[in-house]
Amino acid sequence: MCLFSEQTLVEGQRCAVHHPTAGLCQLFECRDRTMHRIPSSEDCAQLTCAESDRITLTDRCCRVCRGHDFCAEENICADNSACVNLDAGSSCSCKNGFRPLREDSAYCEDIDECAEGRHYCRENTQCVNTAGSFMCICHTGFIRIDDYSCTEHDECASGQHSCDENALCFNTVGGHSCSCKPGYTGNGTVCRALCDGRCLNGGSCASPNICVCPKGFSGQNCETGKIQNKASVCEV
Ligand SMILES: [Ca+2]
Repeated sequence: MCLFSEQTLVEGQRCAVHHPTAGLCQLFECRDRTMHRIPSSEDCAQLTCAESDRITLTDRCCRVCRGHDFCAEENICADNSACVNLDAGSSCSCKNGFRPLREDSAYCEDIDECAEGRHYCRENTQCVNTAGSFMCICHTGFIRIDDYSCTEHDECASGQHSCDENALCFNTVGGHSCSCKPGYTGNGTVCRALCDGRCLNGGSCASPNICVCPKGFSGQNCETGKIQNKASVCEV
């Protein structure tokens, strides 16, 4: 570590001292706890952005345009770490499911969710740690319900369920549940077509929500037939 202009710099960190009036800049680097002056060798790239969009950086003499992609020029983020572009530099951030091994998050290790109890594995499963995540595997002979739970029986598949023929069956832990299909209403054990009992003038409810009207009648519920009928009678 070095102390420089009331700043604490870590090994390898650079500091640029800009002289605004003369347009000069001198670069220093922290090495072996001492600040070393670095001869200015870098030729600055021509900037194409407007003067107001040029940013002066604290660790280099060359200015950059606003929106500069620092991650593209030097990626110091290593294992399981991703570079995050900032206004005046970049930083590292551990990927999901990983934690930093170092303060700058350039190196990250997998979190063992199973060992640390940070998992959501539920009924009849065993937690298995993976890189960046974890899995809940079913105990032998059990059937998967979702990513986090398993069950002994699948009543939906074996036909041992109480769902209406117009319902969807969902296998659950220790049982199953029923839900009426779109166009049907009810509790799942009994489902009725939405038009059931609504079709007028002798129309019949064809599943799930269409009334089939007798000749001369029309409308969603066969309700407009009579007027047409009268009109046709008048025409005759
Ligand atoms: Ca993990």
